[in-house]
Amino acid sequence: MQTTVRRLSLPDHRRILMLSDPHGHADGLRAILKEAGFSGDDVLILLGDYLEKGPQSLETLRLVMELQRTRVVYPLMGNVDLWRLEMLESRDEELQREMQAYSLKAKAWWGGSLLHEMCAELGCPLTEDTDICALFPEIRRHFAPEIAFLHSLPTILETQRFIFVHGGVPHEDLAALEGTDAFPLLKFDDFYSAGLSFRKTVVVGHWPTVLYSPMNPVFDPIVDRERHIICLDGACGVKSEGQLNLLILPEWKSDDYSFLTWDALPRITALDFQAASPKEKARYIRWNDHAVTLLDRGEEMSRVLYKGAPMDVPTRFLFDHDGVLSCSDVTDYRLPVEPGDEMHLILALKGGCYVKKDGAAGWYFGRWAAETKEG
Ligand SMILES: [Mn+2]
Repeated sequence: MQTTVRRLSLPDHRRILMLSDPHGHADGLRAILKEAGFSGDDVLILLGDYLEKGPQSLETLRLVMELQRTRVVYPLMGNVDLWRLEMLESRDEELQREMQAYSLKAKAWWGGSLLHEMCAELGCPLTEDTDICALFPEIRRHFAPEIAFLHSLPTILETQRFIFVHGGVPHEDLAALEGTDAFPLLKFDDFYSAGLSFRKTVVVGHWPTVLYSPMNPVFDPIVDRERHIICLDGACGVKSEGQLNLLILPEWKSDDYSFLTWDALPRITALDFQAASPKEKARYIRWNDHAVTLLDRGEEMSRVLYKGAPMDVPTRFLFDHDGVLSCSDVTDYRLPVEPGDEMHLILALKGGCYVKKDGAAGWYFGRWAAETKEG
């Protein structure tokens, strides 16, 4: 697919809302928009990756389509959306069978997958025995509106002071990018680490902000006012402790950024005070750099060697990654906590809790109470 640039003047005196990577979380998207009081008076920019890594791919896609019909919403293409579009249109039977295998695995990991949900709607539940190649013409017929919608998504949205794109852009000469292969802009991995600066503010999703955390893991948006870059992806779905981030501007000229977050983690209330451990000494095992050596395997916590130094990690976070012992994302950072603080529970062990507080993950070793679910 070729890069397309949509140019737009954002209206004055309207809130500008931005969100990326809802990844099959229609309920989360609805919840965060409701919390923001999203209405027809606002402008919402969606930065792509509506599909996969969550249980509601089809529903999320349809929610975005409905939002675009009924509100002022500008949805962009994500790399996963483009992959799925190419899959839906491909006549390559090998690719179709690959998608079938992927969708069955994805359904087990994330509770859903686009192809799985499409087959279910057609009344032909996807199993290993499904003749997927025979089903594809019917899928293309039945889901023609969804396919047409995916086709319509632009790569880049340019406004008075913003450039919105799922992954990133190598420079601001958008006319030079128009017509080139869109994929490198959609899947611009690790964009914020590339050291680029811009005159307009480049707003991206795709690469979880937590992977940019220099010390303890933080999932909140990154707003870099010097280099004019905003990163939105809170790793919703990609990580169990991830979140949706909704960035809000009171109007497009304003620099007064605020944000809301959503995740499905249970809430707990701290009952004790806890002093933080030094942030600069915090260690953080992160995706893509997570090989460890086992020193002592315990029932709840295990001691491992990570980058040459010992570290205690939850035993259940250890897994085999292509024959290499690895650990899921975790830090040894102890959060600052006051009695009454609300925290999002990631893992409760007898010895302590791994939690998220104000977007930052870490440990809490005090007493706590479970919050009763509201409404
Ligand atoms: Mn992406």
